[in-house]
Amino acid sequence: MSVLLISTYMSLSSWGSEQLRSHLSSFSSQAGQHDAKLSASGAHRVPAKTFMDGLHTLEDVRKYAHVGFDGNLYPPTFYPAEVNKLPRARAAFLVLARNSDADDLRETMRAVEDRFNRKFGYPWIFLNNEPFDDDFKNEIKRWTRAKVEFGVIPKEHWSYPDHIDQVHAAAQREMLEENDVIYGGSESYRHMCRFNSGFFYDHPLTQNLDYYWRVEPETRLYCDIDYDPFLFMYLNNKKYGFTITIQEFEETIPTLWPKTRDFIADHPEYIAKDDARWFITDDGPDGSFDQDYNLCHFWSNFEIADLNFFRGKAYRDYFEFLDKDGGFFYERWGDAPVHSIAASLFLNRSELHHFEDIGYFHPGATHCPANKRLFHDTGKCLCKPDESDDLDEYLCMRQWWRTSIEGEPKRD
Ligand SMILES: Nc1nc2c(ncn2[C@@H]2O[C@H](COP(=O)(O)OP(=O)(O)OP(=O)(O)O)[C@@H](O)[C@H]2O)c(=O)[nH]1
Ligand SMILES: [Mg+2]
Repeated sequence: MSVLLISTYMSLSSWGSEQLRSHLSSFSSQAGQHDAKLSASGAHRVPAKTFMDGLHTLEDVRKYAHVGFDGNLYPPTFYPAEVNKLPRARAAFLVLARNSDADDLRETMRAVEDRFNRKFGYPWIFLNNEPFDDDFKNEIKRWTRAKVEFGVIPKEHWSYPDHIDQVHAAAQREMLEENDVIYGGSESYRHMCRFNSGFFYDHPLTQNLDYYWRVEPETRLYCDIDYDPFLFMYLNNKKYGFTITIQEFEETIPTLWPKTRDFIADHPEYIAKDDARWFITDDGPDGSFDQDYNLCHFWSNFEIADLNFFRGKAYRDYFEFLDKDGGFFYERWGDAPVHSIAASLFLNRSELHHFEDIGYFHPGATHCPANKRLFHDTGKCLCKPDESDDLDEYLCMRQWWRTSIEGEPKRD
């Protein structure tokens, strides 16, 4: 029985723009990657075209049946990502991880695959400050049928810049540790936050991407995702997407906001026309920046975002300014408040997006879609609406809803 090749792809002309072509790569290259994996596994595939065009009768099923590993007849198998012929964005999952994180990535990755990626087949990129060992690589490859790449972070993106006084940095770590500040005494955590603030978008493995979806160990997805969030970002001109908002530990960023105010004073031209300052300050949508930072930030362990925002001049200048100051090492500035302040100031409100429909968990907080009729009565989600921490005082959804164009979601 011959295996036909996928021969047709959705015509891009129906999307009607050259711009789309520059943002989206056709599925062909990724389909090729799946082909290689599926052939290697010896599975019998029926071409996507056949499924799309109709393989309706039981006779059809018999025609494409094959003898399986145990000698029985098996109906045609198919991989949903292959049948789904929509164009793909130039996008990937991006995971910063240590070799010791493999176990905590297993269920995380399977949730991403089962809820979303088996229907879309986006590649995974893993980055580490030291080489991944074979055990890690082999484990990871067991949990996805999509392409996987492993990269090492260049030394200059995970080390002290020359201007940092390392003796002072060590004394500051000790002080934060004595004060029981979470990760206050950790050197590696600081390199991690600095990398996630300023360098992931310049790594060679992310150079050909427009969008990334950040995934962290121990996280979970609770709802089926039946559309492509990267294409959603593209269609709506969104630049930064998140699921959970929360308050930062004040002791980790005592001077981040004053420094940011200095930066804004030097660069008022970077503030967007319709920025989201009301999310991060409490003095109204047109308030000045005299008021304190309210510590609200998008929790960056989940992000779906446009890499070109980070690669733009405003963000690069902001990161460089912060990096020169030294607060990543002398304090313990997290990438979450840095991303969030930048996105809230340099982007328009309309360019930010809360993925209300993506049920998500990172140790410490859960977001579950609020609308029972749309997300729960339909059989899409494992979580229950009342398990969501959205209304918790420590979270910042109220600050987001008052700021956003969409406002608070309807509960029923
Ligand atoms: N390669 C590498 N990755 C790291 C290192 N430290 C943290 N990471 C990764 O960076 C991300 C954030 O680290 P986490 O330890 O999850 O930090 P967190 O989310 O603030 O804190 P918890 O999840 O509550 O522990 C995760 O994807 C980690 O796997 C490190 O030293 N090396
Ligand atoms: Mg984490």
